[in-house]
Amino acid sequence: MKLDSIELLQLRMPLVTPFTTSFGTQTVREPILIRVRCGNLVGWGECVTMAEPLYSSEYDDAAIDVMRRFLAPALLTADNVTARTVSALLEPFKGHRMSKAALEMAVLDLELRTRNQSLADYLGATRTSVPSGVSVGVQDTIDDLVTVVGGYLEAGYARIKIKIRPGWVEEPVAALRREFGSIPLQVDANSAFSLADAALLRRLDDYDLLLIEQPLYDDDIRQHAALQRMLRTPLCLDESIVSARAAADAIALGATRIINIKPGRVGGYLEAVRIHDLARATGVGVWCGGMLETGIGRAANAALAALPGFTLPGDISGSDRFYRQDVTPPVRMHDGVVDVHQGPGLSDEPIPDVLKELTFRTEMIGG
Ligand code: OSB
Ligand code: MG
Repeated sequence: MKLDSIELLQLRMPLVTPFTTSFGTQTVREPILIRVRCGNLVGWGECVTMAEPLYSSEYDDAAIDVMRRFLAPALLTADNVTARTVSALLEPFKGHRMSKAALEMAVLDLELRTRNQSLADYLGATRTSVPSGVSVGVQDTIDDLVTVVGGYLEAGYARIKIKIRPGWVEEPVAALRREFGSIPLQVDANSAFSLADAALLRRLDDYDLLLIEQPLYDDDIRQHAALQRMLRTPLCLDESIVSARAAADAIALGATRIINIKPGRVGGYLEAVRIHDLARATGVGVWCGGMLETGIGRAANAALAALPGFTLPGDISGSDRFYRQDVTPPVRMHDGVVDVHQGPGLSDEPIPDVLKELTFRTEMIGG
């Protein structure tokens, strides 16, 4: 198809509680939504960049700039754009995978709506609901952590992940084991440690964690392999895995026994499926990560997580874990699961009045 226009809408969405990781505290997310048009058909995508380049080098203003100046024009001038051709059309532009993923999502959504097909069906999902895990930020005190985690367990979440950072490692994990016994539990360091911390991280071997996520720097693939040789607990890479090629290298080096797949980080849902296929073929576990998505990316992630190689619960919580008001009808967690969107496209569409209320910036390209 030939696209008529690509619109960028930036929304301001306050978080229900501050979210603290090793790289900082977020109190609001300002997601960039993509609206593509072809005739009277519309497709929606979501860019998972954050305001600052702290999780990776990408960030909101850079995403808007690269989409406006380079990526969107490349798609608008192409004669035949489909989800399968987006990545090739954008390939000449280095990096900016989150922006590329967002545009591919919007084209895919439009295509699937035209065909009346769900993302789950298109990707080959084998489940109609997926286990729902929750990511818990660093808290001020151990008591606060126990209270917050207790609340999520009460609500029914199937797995707890806590953020760790220097000074917040063994004590929080020990407290949760003491308080809640053998709950499914894992930790995420967001690159906050170095190999010099190996002894500290090895102490976590006593707590039967599902995995330790991204303890070392993004491109420390060999160091992760070295660390894994010193640990019994499986390492899981997040930030390091930016493509199927990076995944193949990390697996070959023994740097990761489990992969956190985030479609935005790897350039889109199609690349995400390639990583899933590779992991499945090599016996590496897979789960779906999250980036505080709105209902658009959240529903799409649930569809991806319904593929057969997803062996562990994802960071796919209900919308209400982060937002009082989602831009789509909320994704709901019930009985420890999230149901997979069965309608056409990636997700429910944004609610027009809510979209209008939350949007503070728009850019129209073409059209
Ligand atoms: O490392 O998984 C991460 C949020 C923002 C950036 C990085 C990460 C996270 C999370 C939250 O852990 C996952 C979610 O959306 O529930
Ligand atoms: Mg992570």
